[in-house]
Amino acid sequence: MGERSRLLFEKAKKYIPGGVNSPVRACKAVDMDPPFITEARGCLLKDADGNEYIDYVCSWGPMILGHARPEVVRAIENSARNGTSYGAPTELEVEMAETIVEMVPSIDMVRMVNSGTEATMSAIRLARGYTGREEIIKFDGCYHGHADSLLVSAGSGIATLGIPGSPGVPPDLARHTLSLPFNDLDTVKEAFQEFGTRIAAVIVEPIPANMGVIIPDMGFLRGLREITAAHDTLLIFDEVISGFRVAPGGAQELYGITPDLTCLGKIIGGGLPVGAYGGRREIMIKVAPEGEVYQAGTLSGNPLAMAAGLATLRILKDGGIYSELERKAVKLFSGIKDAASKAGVDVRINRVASMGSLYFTSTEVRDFQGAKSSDAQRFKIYYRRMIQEGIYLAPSPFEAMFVSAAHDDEMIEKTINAAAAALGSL
Ligand code: KE4
Repeated sequence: MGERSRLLFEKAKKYIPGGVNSPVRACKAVDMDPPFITEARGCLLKDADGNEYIDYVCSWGPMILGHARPEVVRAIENSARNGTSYGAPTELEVEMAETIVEMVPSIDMVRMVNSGTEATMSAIRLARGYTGREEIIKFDGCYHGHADSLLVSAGSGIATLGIPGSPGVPPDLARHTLSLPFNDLDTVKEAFQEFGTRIAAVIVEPIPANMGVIIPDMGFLRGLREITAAHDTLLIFDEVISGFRVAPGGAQELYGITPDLTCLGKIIGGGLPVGAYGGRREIMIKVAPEGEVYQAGTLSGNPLAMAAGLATLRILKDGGIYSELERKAVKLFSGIKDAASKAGVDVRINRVASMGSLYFTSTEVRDFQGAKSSDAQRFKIYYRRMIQEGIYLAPSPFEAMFVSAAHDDEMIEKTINAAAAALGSL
């Protein structure tokens, strides 16, 4: 890494835990110091030492239109001239809510918050408040932000409810969350036989993207929908990543499944801090001040974030952009796959629309066990060569690559050539 980034990292570590404001950015999984980014435009990032990269992190998903998209920057500038936050209702929030309701099939009403974590934390509380039940089911390898009830690891088998996934999560709370293998409907059925009438909600990333990208088996999501409906349990789709990414209406549009609640984030803020949760009216009216389930936020729905998010959703809404995103993603991932076979390197690529991930393994990856069995050492070598070639990937084998509207064919071809060099060096 360049000297300026190195010096900045040394200084950052004096004042910020690990030198970063979110752990994955510290690049620990690839034994590297992170480049400090100074600017971004389109699909390109520039670091403090002037190095340029083609960006496939896209701020972990939000930048589906690319960085510094003129319509988004203009919307932020125009909004900022009228002040940055009022702590009072605004027309922008009404337009945002109306747009989400129009775009996401299952949402009748929506509440804006400031992060994906707030969205899922609030949805869980709402599900417990609405059903009067306490147990939650999540899936191994799915990440829903860092709320205590969701920082829970799988116990050993069904009978053992969740164990804390982090120090500071009280075991008494963790035991109310059961973490099960994704794509395993039989285990879900067993859990409902054991705990059915106590389960408030099943929360799932319909297309997991925090253990790399995992493709839901045909029937898995529909099975979750049927089992939860049969037990009056709420089905919560955490679409913080997949929302507006895989289709205008997210995974629920792509797969035709209607959850009871949906959590949103990332793209919805156009790069500013925004999250949201929404769903059926009869559930959402339980949220304060209309109902008694309390949730609040100083900056929720603030005009700057609404302006950036609306400028983004207005471009995504008619759906025209998705066929081009699909074409580019197919070009990218098939190019990398061909490069791997030419280099004689065993890889599996899971892709849905414009997000995908590369696993160094010779077997299909359809759950967390499969993702964990891929070769992390090979990923590290691959990652380090790719960044040397000017390709900026997520520094973890358990994240996704995102293609944006700003990635053009030339950049994709450059990426494929870099992958050929990196794979050839393994
Ligand atoms: P935030 O609180 O980070 O805005 O959102 C939490 C969250 C919720 N649900 C899903 C499906 C998510 O992927 C996330 C956050 N994603 C991670 C990366 N996959 C954010 C990156 C980071 O933690 O720095």
